[in-house]
Order: sequence, then C-alpha cells, then structure tokens
Amino acid sequence: MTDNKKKPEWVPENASNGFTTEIVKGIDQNNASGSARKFVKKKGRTTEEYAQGIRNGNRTILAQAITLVESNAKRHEEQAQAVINEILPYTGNSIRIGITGVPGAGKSTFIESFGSYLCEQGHRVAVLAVDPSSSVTGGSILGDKTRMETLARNKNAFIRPSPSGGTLGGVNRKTRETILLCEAAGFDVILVETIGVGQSEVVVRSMVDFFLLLVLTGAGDELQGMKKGVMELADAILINKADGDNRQRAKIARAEYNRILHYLQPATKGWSSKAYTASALYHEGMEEMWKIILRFVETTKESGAFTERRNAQTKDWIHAMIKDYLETSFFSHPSIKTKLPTLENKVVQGELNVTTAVKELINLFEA
Ligand SMILES: Nc1nc2c(ncn2[C@@H]2O[C@H](COP(=O)(O)OP(=O)(O)OP(=O)(O)O)[C@@H](O)[C@H]2O)c(=O)[nH]1
Ligand SMILES: [Mg+2]
Repeated sequence: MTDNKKKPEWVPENASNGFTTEIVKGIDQNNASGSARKFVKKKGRTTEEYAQGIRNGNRTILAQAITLVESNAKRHEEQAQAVINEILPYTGNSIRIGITGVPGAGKSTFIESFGSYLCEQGHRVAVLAVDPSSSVTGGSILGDKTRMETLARNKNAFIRPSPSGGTLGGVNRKTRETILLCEAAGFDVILVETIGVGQSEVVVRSMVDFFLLLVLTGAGDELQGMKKGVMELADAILINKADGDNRQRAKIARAEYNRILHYLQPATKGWSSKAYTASALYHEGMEEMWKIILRFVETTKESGAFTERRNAQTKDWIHAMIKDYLETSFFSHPSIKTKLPTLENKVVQGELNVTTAVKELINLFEA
C-alpha cells in the first residue's frame, strides 16, 4: 500500500531524550504554514520538534503530541493545532477501520489477533478507542493494554487509551486528530474500537473508511435485541467465537445475518455488506477479514465512494466542531452560568415556558 513511500525510522520508546541527536529530514517548507511555525511552547517541545518527531516515527513524541491534542488547556490547543497543520500534508495514507460490538463480543481480543496478523504482514497498526464511559471508568482500553499483550509489545503497533472526560464531541475531535498524527507517523492501518452503546458507534462510523460489527452467536436473541441502526452502519458483520462447540451455531447465525443484511440499506454505496465467522481467540479468520477489507478499499476507490466518504466526513467534522464549540462556549458563558439555574427552576415550577426561557438565555449569550 505505502511500500513505495519512505517509511519512518523507528525509534525505541525510551529513546526520546536522544531526540536532538536523531537525523531528521526537514519538513517541506512549502507545505508548512508560516504562522503555525512561529508558535513555540515556552517549556517543552517546539511545534517543529513535535512535527519532525512524529514524521520520524518517534513513538514517545507521537504519544506526547496526542496528549497535547487531548488537552483542554487553551495554550495546548493552540500548539496542537500548529502541530496538526505541519503534519497535515503527510496524513490520509491509511486504512481507517472502526470496530464495534456489545461488551464481551471480543473486540479487544480481535484487535490483538488481527493487529498482530497485520504487523506480521509488514503493516504498522495504531489502535485507538472511543469510549463514552471513559470519563467514569478512566478508559477501559487501559486495562486492554494488558489484554492486548502481544500487540502492545510489537514495535509496529501503537496502542493509545481513549481520551477521558469531556463530551462525545470533544472525544470525537481528539480521536480524529489522533488518527492524523498516527498517519503522519507512518501507521498505515488505524483501528478504532468502540463499545456499541449510545452514539459512539455513529461517531466512529463518521471517522473511518470501513466499519466492522462484531457479534456473537445465539442469533435469535441477539438479533432481536440488536438495533437495526448499527447493522446498517456495518460494512461487514463478524460472528466471533466461532470455535469449539460454537462453530455450527456461528454458521447458522451467519446465514441469519446475511438474510437480514440482504434487506438493509447498504452501509457503503456499491458494496454489499456480508456476515463472516472468525475466532479471535484462536486467530482464525484474520486473513479472510483483511482480504475483505482490501477488496472493499479497492472497490470503493475505483467507484469514487472512498474519496466521497472521506470528503463528506471532513465536512461533517467541521459541522461537529462548530456545534461543539458553540455548546461549550454557551454553557461556560458567565451570564448563562448565573442565569441558567434560575430559569430552569422557573420552568420546572411552571412559572415560565421553555421557549421563553431558552430565548432569554440565547439573548444573554448573544449580547
Ligand atoms: N472462545 C472464544 N472466546 C473469545 C473469543 N474472542 C474473545 N473471547 C473471550 O471473550 C471475552 C471477552 O473478550 P473481549 O475481547 O474482552 O471483549 P470486548 O468486546 O473487548 O469487551 P469490552 O471491552 O468489555 O467491550 C474474553 O474472555 C475473551 O477471552 C473467541 O474468538 N473465542
Ligand atoms: Mg474491549
């Protein structure tokens, strides 16, 4: 895929303090934004150091840049944006894959197995997560790092716990920007895991090329409980744990899912989503899955659907960020903060109607 490109030199995780002695190729000045490059952080790395470190495949610097992107502090945000500006010309060259499924479906086990398979094939794999519960639990993929033991130790893999706290919109931005940083660092497959609850699967669908839904057998119950919506987002359904006694049941479930998929709106134009079986635990079905994804990429690139989706995703991102920005500035506005509880109370007490209360608040905000 990116074989004809110059691959970054890999630097061991603990080699960060040797950064200045590394030979790094200069960044293309023509592609760099002049204003962005002037910004230098008072303490720590300069924007240029970040950008070059990332481009050079330095994992420590990549991890620090992601921390910068995840920070909610204003001065970090500015530098994070400057870093992204610098690396932007080197992004986009990966296959972005979203993986969803109910808790226990085997997402982490699948990523461990699939990611290891891809690394064996010479790919560089970054694993990210969008976890709506992470503000409470502190990020479940953290625990996964131990579950993804083999992959975590692979020098061609990079596992990043989910950004914790904040709104789903905030997590959305952070994950998208992290994808860009990973791409600039030479990762050519990005795996984004999310638990299929709430809106997180819609958010992940909006940032990936290929969306995989992991399910279990026991099709009857599961199909009834499963939201049709999430099936409609999937480019493939993988029935996991197709091993031991479960093999036969998995085959039956596969037929059942295929039957349903047949009636659903395709998730991607010109591609018919199908169900497959695998055993993440026993590393079965990984090669088949990868072949399907490659065929998907080939088909959609030929038809133009691939680029179309990426362009639409970028536009959606702009809109999502505007909404997120407006929401944050609204609720952190001093007058709103003071007035909101009073007005809420009045509405609850039946002294004021909702529309009037909201209008009053908007007027305050716009004043
Ligand atoms: N037999 C069998 N067990 C599996 C397979 N894949 C996963 N498991 C087991 O199922 C359990 C849940 O797997 P996880 O990979 O943690 O599932 P998950 O979807 O990441 O779960 P959450 O992170 O809680 O959402 C673990 O005990 C795994 O060992 C498989 O292919 N076959
Ligand atoms: Mg998991």
